[in-house]
Amino acid sequence: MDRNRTYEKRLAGVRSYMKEHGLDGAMFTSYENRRYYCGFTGSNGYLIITEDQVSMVTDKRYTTQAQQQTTGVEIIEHAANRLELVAETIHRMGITRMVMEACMTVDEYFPLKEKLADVDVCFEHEYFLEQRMVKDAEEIACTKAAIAAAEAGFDKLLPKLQIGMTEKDLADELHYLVSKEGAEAMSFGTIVGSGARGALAHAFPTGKKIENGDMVVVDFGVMKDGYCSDMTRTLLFGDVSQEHMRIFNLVQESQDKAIAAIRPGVLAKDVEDAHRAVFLREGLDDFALRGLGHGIGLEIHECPRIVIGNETVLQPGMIFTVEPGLYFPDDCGVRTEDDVLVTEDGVENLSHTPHEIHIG
Ligand SMILES: [Mn+2]
Repeated sequence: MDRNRTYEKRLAGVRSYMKEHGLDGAMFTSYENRRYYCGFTGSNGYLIITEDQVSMVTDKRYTTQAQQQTTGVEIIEHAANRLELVAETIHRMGITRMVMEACMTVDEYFPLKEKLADVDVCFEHEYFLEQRMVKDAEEIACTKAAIAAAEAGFDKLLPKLQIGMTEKDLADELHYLVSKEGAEAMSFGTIVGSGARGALAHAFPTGKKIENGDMVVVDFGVMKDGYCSDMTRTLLFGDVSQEHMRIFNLVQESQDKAIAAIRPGVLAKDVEDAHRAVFLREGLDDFALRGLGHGIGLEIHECPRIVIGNETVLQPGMIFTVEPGLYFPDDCGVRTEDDVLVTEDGVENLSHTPHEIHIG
C-alpha cells in the first residue's frame, strides 16, 4: 500500500471515532501518534485533524522536515506563540468539540484550555492505542528488521563474553554491535542482571563482575524505522547449579506452553494462563511477575497486554512479547523473551536466537 493510503486509512479511524462521539476535531501531541497518523518524526508538533483537513503546528527546527515527511498536511510554524497558534488553528479549522490524546501535561493543557473556552474537549487514550494494535505489512517488516539488527548484534556479542567481565562491559559491547548492525537506537535502557542481581526484574548494568555459575539476564531492544524489538535471554556462565538449571528449564517450558496457545480468536488471558499453569504446578507462582507480555510497535509497550484477565481477542497482525520469568530475591532470576506475530492460522515466532546459551 502506498504511504498516503496508509495514512488516509489511519486517519479514517480517527474520523470514525469523531463521528461516533459527535466531535468535529482531534489533536495528537505524542511522538508515536504524530508519526503513526502522518509520518512526521520530529519531537514537537500538534497534529490537528478535522473531517476534511489535517494541520500541524511545529517549530522552525522542523518546518522543512515536516513538509518533506508528510503529504496533505498544512504545516504551521510557531515561535514563542506556540499555544496561541495552536488555539488559533483549532478555531480557524472550525472545531467546536474535540478529542485530545490524553498525554498532554497539565501545565500545558490548562493555559491552552483557557484559550479554547468555547471548545468542548474530551480525552482518549485506549482507543488510539487499540488502533495501533494490529500491524500492517510495512509495520511488520520494520519490526522484523529491528529484530534482525538486534539478533545480529547479539550473535556477534556471544563470542566476546567471558567470566570476569562486568555487566556494564557486556551492555556497552552489545550497544556498539547492534548499532553496527543498523539499529537507530535502543528501544529502552538495557537490563543486565548477573547472579543475585538477576532477581531485580529491571536491573541496570553495573560494574559487578560476572562470576562462574552466574545466570545473567540480558533484556534489550532496538529501533528500526521507528519500530521496536524486545528480547531477553538468560545466559549461563560456567558451571550453573542443577537447581538453577531446573528453574531455567521451567521458564523455558512456560514460554513454550504460552506460544503453543497463540492463534487468532484466543483471548490474551488464555495465553497468560497457559504460561502460569507451569509455575502453579511447581508451586512457584509467587516468584513470577503478574503479566506475560505486551505489544510492541512504535512504543516498547503497546496493546495487546498479555496480562491476567485481559479479554482482548488475538487477531492476525498483532505483535507482542512472550516473556515469562521467575525471580528469587538474593538468589537468581531467569527470563526468556521472544517477539511473536499472530498469523491467519497460528503464530510466527519472530525471534530466532537460541534460548539456552552457555558461556565459558
Ligand atoms: Mn518486554
